Amino acid sequence: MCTDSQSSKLYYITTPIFYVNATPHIGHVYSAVTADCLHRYKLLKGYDSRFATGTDEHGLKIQQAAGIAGKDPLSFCTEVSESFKDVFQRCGISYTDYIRTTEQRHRRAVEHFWTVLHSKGFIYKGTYEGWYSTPDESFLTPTQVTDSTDSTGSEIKISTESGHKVEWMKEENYMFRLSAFRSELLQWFRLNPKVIQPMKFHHLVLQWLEDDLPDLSVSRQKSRLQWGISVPGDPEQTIYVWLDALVNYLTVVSYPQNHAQRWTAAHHVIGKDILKFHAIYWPAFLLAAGLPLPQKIYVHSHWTVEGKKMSKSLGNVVDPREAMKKFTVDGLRYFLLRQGVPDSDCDYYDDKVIKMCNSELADALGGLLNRCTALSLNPKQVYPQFCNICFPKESPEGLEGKAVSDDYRMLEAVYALPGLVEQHFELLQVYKALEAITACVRQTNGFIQRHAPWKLDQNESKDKQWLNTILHVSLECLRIYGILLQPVVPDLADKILSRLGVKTEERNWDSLRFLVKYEGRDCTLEGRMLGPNLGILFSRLERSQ
Ligand code: ME8
Repeated sequence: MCTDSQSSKLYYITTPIFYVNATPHIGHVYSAVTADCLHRYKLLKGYDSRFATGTDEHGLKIQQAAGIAGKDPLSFCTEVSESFKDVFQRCGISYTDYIRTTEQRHRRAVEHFWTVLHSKGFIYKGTYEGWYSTPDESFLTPTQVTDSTDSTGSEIKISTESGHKVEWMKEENYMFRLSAFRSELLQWFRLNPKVIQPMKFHHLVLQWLEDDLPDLSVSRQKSRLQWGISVPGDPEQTIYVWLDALVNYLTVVSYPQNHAQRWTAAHHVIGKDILKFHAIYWPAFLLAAGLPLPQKIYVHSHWTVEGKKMSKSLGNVVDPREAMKKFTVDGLRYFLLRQGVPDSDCDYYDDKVIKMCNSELADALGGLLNRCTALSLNPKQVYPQFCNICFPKESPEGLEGKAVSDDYRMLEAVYALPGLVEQHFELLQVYKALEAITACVRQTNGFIQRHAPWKLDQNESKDKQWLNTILHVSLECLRIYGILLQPVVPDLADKILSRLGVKTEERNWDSLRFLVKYEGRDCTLEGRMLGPNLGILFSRLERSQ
């Protein structure tokens, strides 16, 4: 049993589970890296965090894809699911659970969930007649459909939102009383305006909920869909793939046995394409089942490539394995999180990755590390002493002090940085956190540049004191940047912290107290040997021809 204080430290973060009809691309990796960043951040803050990702393997779309590939569905799913796992592992995605919807534990959870909804009277037998998009596995109302032509010039109907072809279907199946939850959902979102981040998507959901919310078909006839979980008690019907898929979030936390506490800490990361399923269907299912609603739904926009939507037919799908080879794991992670603005679509192209990594990781951060650990300035390779006379707390322009007002401004920025990073992480504005860190790195480089420690005479005691103080302050800044960067670029951050001689147990959020010597307190690092020189922090990337 967890006590209250323990349960308040529980955290649970998920990515969407990905369809196995396509191989992993940078869009999938972006969702996974975003969730990974939040998971690592919570661990540093002392949370007991779980992080789930995995694959969505049932449904008509997968059934058809396996058929086209000429494979039996399960082997087909296993192959693609393994490739997602492989890419995620290479990319440092530190998930604690990898869920496949074809697993037994998931089938049991879905069957139980269905039985609960049914026994509470929220599922009834009816006839669904309307549009269905197999690529989106989604039912659409007439207003969500528009005319178009296919590649042969034939007239077709497509989904206005996704552009995918839709088909008319009429079937007897099971319906979920979605309409019964409209006002409750509206009320929940109005009372909890921060549940969906960024705000733009909160407004969009409110707008959707202003319209009618028809009941939702939650099963398909077996004759059409075999690849899925059968409706308990009715082998002629297969459960709708989205109901099946959404329950994965519960399966991971051992629903229906031991899910209660962990479930109250649920946070979902999703792309904007699946907002309706997560912000309307999922909360409605949970309300019907009598379960708590998620804490947060973090929504991000999409990556385009050189201005175009990524698609197999355009042949512009970015393979994350190739990208990691070109830019390294940390390079790719840094770029995605630094450049990915959840509110709007972002464009990916090689030159942009190269420029950003070179200027911010290789030059700014790598340069800073080189400067403040240089053998020529720090021959003993220790964390040098800070001198309060050179850098007095009061009177920036004091007689004895060497520090100038820009230096004090830098200190202020670094003191404020952890709070700022935390605030941005909590709102999924990782790019803003990285912007703030980069601005501070720039200030610290400016600090070193301004005082040119290489010009000081190491045999002259006052100069030596000031030199040591400059190094101490710079190393302190770098220690803070290293700790804060761990969730984003874990290997690179480890290189920084190891070079600085910072022990593993000194790398959590509580260790972010900056420059305690300045406050007149003891610094446990002072006099400690730096770690070994592990070489270049981040090698400059070259443009491939
Ligand atoms: O929708 N940019 O799976 P899916 C950024 N199985 N992110 C992208 C992206 C892009 N261009 N393309 C895809 C499904 N994504 C369901 C989910 S959850 C219970 C079931 C990411 O394979 C983004 O997170 O189509 C998007 O929501 C997800 O992949 C869709 O993956």
